[in-house]
Amino acid sequence: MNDQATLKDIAKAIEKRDIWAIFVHERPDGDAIGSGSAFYCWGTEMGKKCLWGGTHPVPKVYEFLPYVDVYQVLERVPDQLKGPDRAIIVLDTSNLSRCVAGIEDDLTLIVNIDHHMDNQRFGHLNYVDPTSCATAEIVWDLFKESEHPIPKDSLLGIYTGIITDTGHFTYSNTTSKAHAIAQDILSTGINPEQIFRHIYANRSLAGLKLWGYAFIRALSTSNGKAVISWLKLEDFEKLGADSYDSEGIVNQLLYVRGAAISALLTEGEDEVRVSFRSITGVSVRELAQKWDGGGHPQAAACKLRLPLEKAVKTVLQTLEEYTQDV
Ligand SMILES: [Mn+2]
Repeated sequence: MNDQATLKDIAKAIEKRDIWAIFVHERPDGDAIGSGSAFYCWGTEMGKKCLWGGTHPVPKVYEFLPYVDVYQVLERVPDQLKGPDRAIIVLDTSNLSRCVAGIEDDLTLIVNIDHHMDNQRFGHLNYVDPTSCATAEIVWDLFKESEHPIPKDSLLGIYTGIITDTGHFTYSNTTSKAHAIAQDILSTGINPEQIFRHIYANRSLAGLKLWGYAFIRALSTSNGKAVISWLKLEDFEKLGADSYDSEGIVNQLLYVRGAAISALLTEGEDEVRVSFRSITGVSVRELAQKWDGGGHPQAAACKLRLPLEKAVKTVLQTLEEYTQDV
């Protein structure tokens, strides 16, 4: 347990099981949903009885992916699936507190496939590769290792995971391999413009206005190296926007000239969520870890149990110091 398994080991182990329960992390992103959809396609094609889900619903922009209609919002692992014939597959999830409850009680087979550097290796079989641009890249590699054909259905999910986690091939995790997989996928006739329009050109007017609120409030540290902004709970209510409408704002804040770090604070019912982004060479993971969060060097998040105004002050002050040496 806890060592790195090979993808062959994982393929062999799950091919023996008849029931696959596939779980993704809370507030799932394109990589979580894309990887999950691809995995579900693969299992179904193989004749497995598959179930997939997570703690939060699928964001609207990913509803075009195969099998999203059978994705389940779950608090706990469903009982009816218990048994020796089951494999639990957890995708893109660094630790089990970010997933449906009850996975750790499973004594049969937990497979952990992820690319987060701080992954807790909670599985019986773990494959954690921080050099992969997305979990979808690892799922692709797994498909290639197995003797089963890759179902065409699953290509949409793999492509979606790769483009969303690399910011359409613009972030520091963009590799030649990411492009090579995209090339393989596009050569099968998948239409990149159509996928782009589903994911990025699919915004509500309320969502656009929400971005406006965040942009108009943006502030930078005195040295200009960090840019932060925030959204209030009442912004969402006033506009009729939902939390997914704020997706992407923090990346835009990093496009300010001279910025090395960006942060977006989003007020919730009893906490403030903070997302960080940074340019290569500057890590925000340690910053998020200060407040018990985590993530990647260039994209991390945490939660602050403070009133919004205080949280903004705290983060801004911390960034003033943190960016001294940047
Ligand atoms: Mn990911």
